[in-house]
Amino acid sequence: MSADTQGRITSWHGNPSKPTFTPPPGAVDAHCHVFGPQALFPFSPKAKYLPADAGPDMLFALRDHLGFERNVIVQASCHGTDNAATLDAIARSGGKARGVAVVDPDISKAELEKLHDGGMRGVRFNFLKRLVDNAPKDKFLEVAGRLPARWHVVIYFEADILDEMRAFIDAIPVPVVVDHMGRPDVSQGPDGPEMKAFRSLLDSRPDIWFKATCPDRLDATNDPWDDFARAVRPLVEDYQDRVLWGTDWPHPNMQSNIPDDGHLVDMIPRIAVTEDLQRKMLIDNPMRLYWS
Ligand code: 0GY
Repeated sequence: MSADTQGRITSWHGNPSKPTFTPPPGAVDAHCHVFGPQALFPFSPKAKYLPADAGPDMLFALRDHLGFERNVIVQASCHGTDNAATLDAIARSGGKARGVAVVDPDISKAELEKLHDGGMRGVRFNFLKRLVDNAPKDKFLEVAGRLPARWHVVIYFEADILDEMRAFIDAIPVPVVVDHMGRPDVSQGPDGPEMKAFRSLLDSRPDIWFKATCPDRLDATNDPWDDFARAVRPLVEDYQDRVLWGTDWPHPNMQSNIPDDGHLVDMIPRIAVTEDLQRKMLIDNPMRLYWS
């Protein structure tokens, strides 16, 4: 990590390598963020971390460097419920980005439709206590009940609260995408209790999707993240029509072991081992969810 004189964190690799793996034409990075630029889009007073600027120009340069064609930009918690920075990035993408918003639970149907016009296709409910002050499940369900047509809910939680999340997830009336597989302990392996619990969630509804993302956050063995590859590959194979992949750039609030994004891309053929699986994870699935 490095921080500038105002304490703003740089959580991304300054010179990511060119991946060895070449993504197929049309590949989507379905989980990434933008920060600011702060002069135009100030961070929320409730932000739990203060990043340096990582705006759309940087994101799109990385997209091209890594060999992707499209991005799904997820509103980062440091911007609170003001989606202006994410909407600006989508508008600058020339149709190559869609977004996931974070909203005030009292948002109206008309405001949600405006977000749809700006390229949003989902809303994110974040349950990580280190990132948000409160996560009112009843209010979230009300929001989920008035989303524009074909939207989905993205949820972010850690494995230790999966059990208590089950009833809430059951009640969500639209498709659900789980960030980073609900952060299982990948050192337990593919048949460990946390992966088993997550599979049981996936088996409970055919419209629960997941992101096979963030070896850097989930695997304490570090790059090349062998535990992650071993635990996640069977999940991608068994649920191949509901898996998404993304870089998580600019890796919000990563304070150590900042990943080389080229190495993250090189994880793709280790968890999606055939061209067919790669096409589903990188193109067919995200296109169905975000561009159809
Ligand atoms: C992520 C992870 C994190 C942060 C955020 O919105 C956010 O600030 O998502 C995190 O700190 O785990 O993958 O997006």
